[in-house]
Amino acid sequence: MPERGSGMGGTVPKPTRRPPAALSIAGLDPSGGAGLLADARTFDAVGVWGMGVCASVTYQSTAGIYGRFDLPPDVVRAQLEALLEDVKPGAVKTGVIGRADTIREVAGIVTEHRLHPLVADPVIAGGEGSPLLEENALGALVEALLPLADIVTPNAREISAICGFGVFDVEDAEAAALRVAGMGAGAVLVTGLEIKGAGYARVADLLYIDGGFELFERKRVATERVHGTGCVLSAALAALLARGHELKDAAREAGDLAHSAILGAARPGSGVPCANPGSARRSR
Ligand code: PXL
Repeated sequence: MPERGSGMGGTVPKPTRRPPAALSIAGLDPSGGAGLLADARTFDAVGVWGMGVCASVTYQSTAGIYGRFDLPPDVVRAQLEALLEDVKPGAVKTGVIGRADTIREVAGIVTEHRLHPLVADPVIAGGEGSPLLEENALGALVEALLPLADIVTPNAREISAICGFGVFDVEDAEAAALRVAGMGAGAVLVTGLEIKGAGYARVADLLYIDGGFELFERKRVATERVHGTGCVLSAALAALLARGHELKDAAREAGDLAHSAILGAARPGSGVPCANPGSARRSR
């Protein structure tokens, strides 16, 4: 008699352990550099079962973005309801949801199903500036989704668009983070700020939480744009929260993982390098 799980003809042991699970509601970038696929690789790197609901299909490669189809509210609701009937994720992140009505639908489902902790990554455009949202969608994101988020993770360009003033340094970012917290977000992590005046190039993430600020500074490692870094950071944050980490520790650690993913960036195509969250795990 072959032993259980011993190969051909053996029976597979019944898995009984329910893994921590995280859900991404975001866009599909077929290159794998950003969006749902980058989120799935990040969840895996953090040791969390990854799940994904597609809100937008982009037509892109590592060389550029050529177009996009934003899914309507009923299609995103159908995906979410089918999944949530079965599994309750330990944390949720949102990325590209291109349509205002779909953003409102997602916000409704977050409330109905009490989907928390919620990390909202307010992606507005691809790295080279191609819009990833309809024109009225940013308003819906600010009004409907941002107030439900336990933490929002804008970069300087995104928080500038949300607040309506330019964010160029840590002082600007502090004012902007306060503004975004005033819009209802539980905490705010402004990512990828350039730190001036250091002897060598440094970047920092600024966290606003519980009425105070924390600055996580790191040495700048990238010489060119690395695609998907923001997705990796917000997905890592959701995954760490699904594993039960405190928000402040999760924010710092997610930034560390994004930093490693830049250091270990891969170039799967002819275009930009892509953040590679698995590289940190493999080199451990
Ligand atoms: O990196 C931001 C981003 C997020 N999600 C999707 C994207 C991009 C950038 O191109 O395509 C689907």
